[in-house]
Amino acid sequence: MVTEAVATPPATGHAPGRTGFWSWVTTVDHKRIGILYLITTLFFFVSGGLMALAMRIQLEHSSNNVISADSYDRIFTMHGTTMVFLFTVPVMAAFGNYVVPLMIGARDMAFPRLNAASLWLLLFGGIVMYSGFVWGGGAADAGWTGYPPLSEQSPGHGIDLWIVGLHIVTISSVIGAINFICTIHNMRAPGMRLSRIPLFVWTIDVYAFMIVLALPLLSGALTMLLLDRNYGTSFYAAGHYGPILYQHLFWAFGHPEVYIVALPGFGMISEIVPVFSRKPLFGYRALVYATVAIGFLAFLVWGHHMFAVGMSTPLQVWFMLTSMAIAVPTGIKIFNWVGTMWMGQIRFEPPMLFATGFILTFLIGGLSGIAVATFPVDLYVTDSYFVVAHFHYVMGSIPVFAVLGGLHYWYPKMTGRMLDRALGIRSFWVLFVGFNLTFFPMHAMGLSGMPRRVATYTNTDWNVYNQIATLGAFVLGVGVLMVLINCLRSLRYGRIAPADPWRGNTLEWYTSSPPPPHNFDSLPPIRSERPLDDLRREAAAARA
Ligand code: HEM
Ligand SMILES: [Cu+2]
Repeated sequence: MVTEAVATPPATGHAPGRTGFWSWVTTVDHKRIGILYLITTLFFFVSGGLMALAMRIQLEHSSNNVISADSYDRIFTMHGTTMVFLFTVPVMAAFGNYVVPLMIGARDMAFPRLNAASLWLLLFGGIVMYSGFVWGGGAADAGWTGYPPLSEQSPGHGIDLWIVGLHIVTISSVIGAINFICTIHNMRAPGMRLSRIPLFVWTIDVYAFMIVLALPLLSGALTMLLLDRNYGTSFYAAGHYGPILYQHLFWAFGHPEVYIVALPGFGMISEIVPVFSRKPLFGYRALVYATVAIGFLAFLVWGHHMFAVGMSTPLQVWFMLTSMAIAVPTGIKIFNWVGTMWMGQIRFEPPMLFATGFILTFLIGGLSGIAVATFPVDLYVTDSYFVVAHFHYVMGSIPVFAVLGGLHYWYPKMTGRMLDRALGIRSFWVLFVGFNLTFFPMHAMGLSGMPRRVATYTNTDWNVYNQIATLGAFVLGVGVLMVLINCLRSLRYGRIAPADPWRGNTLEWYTSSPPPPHNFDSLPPIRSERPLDDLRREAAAARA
């Protein structure tokens, strides 16, 4: 159902801007950079997904022998690294780039050239990491966490390329983050106070601060690893708590990373749910405070990844309690989304279906999170498939449901075409079934003792769970393919999108789809966090 907003000006015919291949390569327009970011990150998503399928084929039944143990190590390492660093974190920058300047009524990002640099550094860093597959003696194989002593002793240059690639990707993320911070804090339209910026902008702001604070820890840790491997230093020498030092540095970065990924996903949900429930967001302020609280608490909990290394009980208790404290602001978010839907006129358009699917799957991941944050439970399930189930329900539901939901929501704005609605709904159900088939049985595998990061297993009791998971992974793959086909086909055959196909609340729906190079001809007065809704009300009042 498509309804033109009463108060939106008609999409004016603008000169389309420069076209052609070279104009895209040299672009500094945030919208084009956003689209290129999206293409780059979706490409890495497909690549990480193909590696996941390869692993699932190998694990389909016990004592299978399709992939050698060595290759399996490289594949799960590069799968995890790709999904986290090359897809989920930068895809948020893709949407942030496209949407944030529009949402705050700005003409572009604060530093357009720096923005282009972030994009190309991301691609370059990814290529450096992947180059280990073709030279250097094999890609990195010490897990996405790269723990020493394994990562110190791994032969060849796969790990070195992985480190250098991650450094480049980190530079890309940090300069991108600085750009977001400067844009959000300096470039807002008149009237757009901080207390009126859309929730997605808030989450990108906190995401950016967290990137600036957390990623240097990773760079430091990895630089010492590179020095140990190549220049004879001994930061992480075994026997002197070296490997444990690495784990602390890694997870002091690594847990904030989870929320770096999660917060903008929450932001997308907070944009979609009110629009498709035809109600204002329930508790805007509470959601803002919850976002900031999560950003802060995320830096206090890293030890929950290390319960098994031998930690004193008071420390274990501290990390358990801080981890559980994060459940409070996260619970506030879920409560407020449900509160927004409550008694609303819900329209289950594809973006709303994805948002609902996200809330359900993320809730399951949150619940198993409480379980593994309880250290006696964690000691029982650590390094088992239960953990793999948990983090895919958290880290996997964000890209699959929140990001693809955001894609369905903003695609009309980005391309000027609507996605096929029926195909969108069908692809949601395929993804939802596939996701749960893949990851739910992993809880059972883990509880019955199947360790993670193994290329094969002999216990035939685990066969049935693994077969369901492998089937699910293929269903999930089909779902992703359906989304991609929808995106490509609609570029050409999709219905022309109006400026405001969903009756949105935020400024990006005030300009044409796609927006002109300068974004806005004029801006409406901004008196709340929902300027377009205000316009509609005023128009209705004037008519009455
Ligand atoms: C699209 C479907 C996906 C499937 C079928 C899948 C499957 C798998 C499998 C089989 C493993 C290896 C488990 C092991 O041997 O221990 C794994 C590991 C992992 N996955 Fe996924 N995955 C998917 C999506 C994702 C997404 C979207 C993310 C994250 C943002 C992600 C992040 C990770 C990480 C961090 C690891 C750990 C790698 C390591 O142990 O070093 N995965 N996944
Ligand atoms: Cu954590």
